Amino acid sequence: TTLRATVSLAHEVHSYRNFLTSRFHSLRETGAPIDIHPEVDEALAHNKPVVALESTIITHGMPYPTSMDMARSVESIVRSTGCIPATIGIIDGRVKIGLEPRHLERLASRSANPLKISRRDIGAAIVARNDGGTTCSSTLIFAALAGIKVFATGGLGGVHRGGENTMDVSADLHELTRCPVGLVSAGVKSILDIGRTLEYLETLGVPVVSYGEVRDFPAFYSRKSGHQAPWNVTNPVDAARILYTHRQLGMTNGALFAVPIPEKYEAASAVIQEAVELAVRESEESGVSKLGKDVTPWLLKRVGELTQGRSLESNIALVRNTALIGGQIAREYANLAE
Ligand code: PSU
Ligand code: MN
Repeated sequence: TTLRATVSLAHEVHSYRNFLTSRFHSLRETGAPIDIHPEVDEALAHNKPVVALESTIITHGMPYPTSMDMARSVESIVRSTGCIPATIGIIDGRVKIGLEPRHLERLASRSANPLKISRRDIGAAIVARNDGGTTCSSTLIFAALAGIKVFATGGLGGVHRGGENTMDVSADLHELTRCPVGLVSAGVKSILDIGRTLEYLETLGVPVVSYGEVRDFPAFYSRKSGHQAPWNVTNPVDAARILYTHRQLGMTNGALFAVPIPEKYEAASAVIQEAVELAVRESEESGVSKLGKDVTPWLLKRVGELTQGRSLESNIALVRNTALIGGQIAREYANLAE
């Protein structure tokens, strides 16, 4: 029996190796410029939960070195929930699903001038061998490609203020219609038109689910936006069941889970809100609001300056919180999908 056990173990190890290499090879066969971190690949092969994390928040959303500390601490929070973190980004023209520490550092320090990469930028940036921080839209694409079901971040893009005229609507929204991934965020920032963002998500058929005790759709720095989310869940099991139900029904869209910022940081929200209003006015008066992809990074930076870093502190707290909830949802999903 010992022999048989040994043979069967050897067989298992062998077929498992084949499985891993074939997964990897199917992407490599086409010469796809993508590298899956071995730890992430192994987790996916074994149905262990993985949480995707974006990198535009690192390259364009926060100043260095705070961005680096945030990236590291968010990864360790994901680990504390029993999940493997997969921070996604582009290094020297290759998509990385799970970034090595030195690559995280390279993106955060901006040593190779990383670009902000949305869906439209992916092919061209790879051909030009750029570094890139992936936004929610491109992170959704790569998470879906790798078979990752949950993605945690701070703020999703949306319809900008005045978007009914400028047509500045983030590609993040549309991406949620074609990637079967649960995106866990703290809502959308009040630099955006939150009402129109929710209207547009309804048009696209993207489920919006507030997470926790309140039905309100959260507004990033504050727990309530004054707009209601159409759905609410109070625990990770129900959130995971929504994603699982989509899968059972062959639906290929994602879902937005909106987790309010922890209560203790809400005190700062009124001050930050004033800064947001001022920053938006400045962007309109100076013409920055017409700069396309540079608008969001500019506003984030300006609000940080105007609040002397208080907005940054809140931002970090809420990302850590979405990583925690995201990890819990991913774990429950892995249980369902067993
Ligand atoms: N909102 C934030 N922080 C961020 C972003 C948005 O509070 O870092 C980033 C995210 O990567 C998001 C992107 O996907 O900005 C949206 O950019 P745009 O509005 O240009 O679509
Ligand atoms: Mn835009």
